This record gives sequence, structure tokens and C-alpha cells, in this order.
Amino acid sequence: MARHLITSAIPYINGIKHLGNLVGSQLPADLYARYLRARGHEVLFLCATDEHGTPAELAAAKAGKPVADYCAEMHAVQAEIADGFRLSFDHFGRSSSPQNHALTQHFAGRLADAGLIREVSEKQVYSNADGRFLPDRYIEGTCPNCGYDRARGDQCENCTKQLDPTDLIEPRSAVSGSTDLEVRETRHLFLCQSQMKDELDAWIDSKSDWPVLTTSIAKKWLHDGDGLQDRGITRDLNWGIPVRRGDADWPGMEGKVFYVWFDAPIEYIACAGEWAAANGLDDADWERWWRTDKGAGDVRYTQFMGKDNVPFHTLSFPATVLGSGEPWKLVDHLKSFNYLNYDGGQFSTSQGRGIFMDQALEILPADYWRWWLLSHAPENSDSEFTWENFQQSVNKDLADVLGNFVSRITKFCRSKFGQEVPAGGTFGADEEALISDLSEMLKRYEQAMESMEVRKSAAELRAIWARGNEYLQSVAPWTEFKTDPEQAAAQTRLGLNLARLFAVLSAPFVPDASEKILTALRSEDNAWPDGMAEFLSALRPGHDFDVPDVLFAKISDEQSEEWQSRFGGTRV
Ligand code: B3M
Ligand code: ZN
Repeated sequence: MARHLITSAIPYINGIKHLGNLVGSQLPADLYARYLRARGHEVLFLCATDEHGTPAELAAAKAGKPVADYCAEMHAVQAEIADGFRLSFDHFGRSSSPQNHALTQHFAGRLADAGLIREVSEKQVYSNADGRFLPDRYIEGTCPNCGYDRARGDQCENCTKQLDPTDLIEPRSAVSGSTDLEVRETRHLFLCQSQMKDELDAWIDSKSDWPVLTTSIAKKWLHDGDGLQDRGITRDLNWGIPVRRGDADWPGMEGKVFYVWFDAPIEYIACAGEWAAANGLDDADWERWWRTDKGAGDVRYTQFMGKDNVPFHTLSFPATVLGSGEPWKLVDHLKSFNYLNYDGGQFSTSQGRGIFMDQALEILPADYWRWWLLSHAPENSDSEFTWENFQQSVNKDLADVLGNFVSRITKFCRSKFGQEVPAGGTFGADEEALISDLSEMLKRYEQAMESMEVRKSAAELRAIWARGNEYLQSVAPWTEFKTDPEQAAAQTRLGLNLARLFAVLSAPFVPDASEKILTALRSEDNAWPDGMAEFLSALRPGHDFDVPDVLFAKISDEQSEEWQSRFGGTRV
């Protein structure tokens, strides 16, 4: 029994995530957390909403709401959807929490004391009418490249050219439309990551078991071009964590906030504090997960994220943690994912292309999505969602193999022996071969899960379901019953126990179906197998059971076609 701290990248507050986002962080993190809990480990699984930055401010303005209200509402929306997908966070926090405010200011103070923060003077666009600096996205104008008249200060949406606000022709404020703009000088704090380059490099080198996807991205940032650059960690915005040096004011930084990517990873730590507060626990209770001087020395910390988030987690955040000079826990394993594409193109939040988490749950229960997404996780390369593949995978794996097995054996038993586990008969060569195969297969499944090979884990689990089906198909108790009912009883008893095995092993992937099966089998004990033969005789003769409702309905061609056209374009 070990202690595992698990975090998923924290989703931005503005809007609902699509399935590509889900499979790149929250869902595999949940799979891992559920597995480790099932194996008896102590787990703290944390996620939160990432609430600062211009996207939050702009989305709130668009919704006509104060930012704080908007964030509170969207947090509740995201929490409900996460619940719908059965994401088993121990806490779903908020980066705008008081805990994160205090901790972010604390880290900034420590970094400044260590000489790792410098002030830089920059020129930025200031709007006289709005009385504020305008970050890139707050400035609009005509694109110098293609003439599109609603290009943004950072990029032209029409021709995709990257821009500087000063490139725009006839720039105006996206807030008020005012053209009364001027370039003003503003001072910002920079984190001196370049000073920590060697330390970070050595730390990454010590992680020989990290996926290549993770280390290659980190190495690129460390060594390409001029090497690791210092990063601005403050912004001229109203919404965010005010720049303070620990508890003290920071002269010259009045009215400024920390950059969203500075405070967001610190929320991983703050979230543990929120978790403790929400559960009436003390500081010591969360610090034992995060402070190596307070008991976190034996914690294994794993992070999950999409590849675009890797630089911040391998460089900027570790620079913050190491630079503080305090004994905070550093990540032990970082599992990153490629992208999931959608039906011949990309998922796109701005174009509403693809399936969003709320829409997915409107059409099918969580288990269907969890199974498909995890069994097709974009691990070694990008992967693609197509409706045809989804339909096939659900109909075959879930309906024909897992669902059908449970339904067939419970119904057969009911019709021939009644709704209790039948007595009689003995196990022979078929049963021994099955038990020995399953023991081996279970080991492979456990190894894949432990090493977070998500697709492989799904494949191993599917193989276990298939092996059970193969057994039942070959011994055929429905035929055996006619000549040797005693033997058929033994086979049926084993079949019912196999259904229980499937339920327990499948719980990390399809928790709802697993629970349905265990409820139908009236099995309160869902402990992981410790010896296959004993596990497969746990449901004793005479034990009552129910026949469950259909576990997985097949997806029809009509449904698949309808959904394909519904989710092909603009979200309505
Ligand atoms: N919110 C980006 C994203 O949702 C960002 C992750 C922060 S992790 C600390 O993909
Ligand atoms: Zn353009």
C-alpha cells in the first residue's frame, strides 16, 4: 500500500470542454485513480477550474456578467459535467480560491527573495477611454496581411497570421470600440528560468521512465534556439491574483495580477488545502501530500495533461517549486497525451466542431464514452474519433462481449436453476485452463494499468472479457444441461462468478456498468482479486441474484448518422 497524489491539468473556466480535452487529462487520470484505489492504495486525486486570464474576462463580458459570478456559475456547470462522467476527484477546486491567492503570492515572495525575479519595462497599448492596458486579445483592427477588419492583437482569425497589436491597421479597443489608444510603458515581473536551466535539465535527465513525448518537449524548450527564456509572470488585468510579495505590497506592481500560467499549477497545491478545508481537516492533513518535510516523502505524484501543457509542467512550474527553496513535492511521473481529432479534422471549441462533454452525456451514458475514449487514447500518436469506429466499438466490445455475457449467464441460470447460484458438479480441464489463463491475463492487465498504458490496459481487459465468453461458448451449459445438469450447474456457477470478475476489473473503465452488475449479483464485496481460483468461487451455491437490465444498448446506423450530422459543425 502506497500513497499516490494525482492531478489532472485544470480546465479553463470559459466554456465546456470537448472530448479531446477530456481524454487528454481528466479521464486517464480518473482511470489511474480508480485503479489505485481498487488496489488498496491511498489516493488524493485533485482537479480544479483554471479561472484567471483574458479568456475568462472576455467570456464573462460576452455573457454580460461580472467575472466572479461568471466563474462561480461555470465552476458549478463543469463540476456537474465532471460528475456526469464519473470523474472521481477527491476535490474539484478553483484557482481563484483564497488558498491559491495566498500560496501564489507566497511563491512569488520566495522567488523574489531568492533573486529569481526581475523587473522588466515593456511597451503596451493603453486605452484612454477604458482606462486600462489592453492585452492582445482586447485589441482589434484590420489585418495588414489580408485586410480582414476584425483581426485580434495576437492573431488574424481569417488568414491565421500571428500579429503584434502594433501591426494592426486602425486598432481599436475590443472592450469599448474606442480608437483613442496609445502605447505606454508598463513594468512587469519576469521569472528568471534561465538561471535554473542546468538544475531543470539535470532533473529531467533523472526521469528516465518518462514518456518520450514528455521529455522531448521539455528538452526542446531547454535547448532550442537561445535556450530557456525568462517568462513574464504578471499582467495588466483586473481579474486575477493581485501581485504581492508574500503578505507585503510590491511597490510598482499596484493594480497588476499574476499571469494565469503562473498561478494555475500552484492551484494543484492550493487545491489540497481547499480539499482539507472542505472536509474539516487540518493543514497537516494536506501538507502530508505536498511537503516532503511533513510526510510527503513517500508520496508518488503523477500528473496528466495534453502535450501543449507539457512545457509549463516540466519547466515553469518546477522552476517555481525548486526556486522557492522550500521542500515541496515535485512531480514523479508526467503522463502526456497527443491530440484526439474529430471525424477528419480537429475538435474546435471556437467553431463548435466535435462533441462537447455536456452534449455527449445528453446522447449516451458516461460508460460508452469512457470506454471508447480510453481504449483509443492518443498515446503514441494523435488518434481520431469517427462515428463508425465508435459505433463498432460500443456494439462489439460493450454490448456483444461484456453486456451480453452478463445478460446471457444470468438469464440462463434463472431459466434452468432459478435466481440463485446453482450447486453441484465439479471443475475439470476446461475450468482449470480458464483459471490459469485468467491469472496470467490479470497480471498483464495490472502491469499495463500500473504503467499507465491506457490503450494496452483496455486491450488486456477486453481480452479477459473475451476469454470468459470463449469459455462459456465452448462448454455451452445450455447444451450440457440436457445430458448432464450437474456439470451445467458447475459451469453456470463459474459463469456467474466470471460476471463478478468482469465487474470488479472493469470498474476503472466503466464504473456504472460495474456497479449495476455487482448490484444484480448482490455482491457487496468488490475487492480486487487476490488469487483467481478463490475469487471465482466467491459467489457460493445458494447465493441469490437478479438479472440486470440491459447494460449496453447497441448504437443503430440511424443514430450514428444522425449524430454525425448533428456534431459536424457549429454548435447550436
Ligand atoms: N487550463 C490549459 C488547458 O485547459 C490550462 C491547463 C492548466 S494546468 C495547470 O488545456
Ligand atoms: Zn489576416
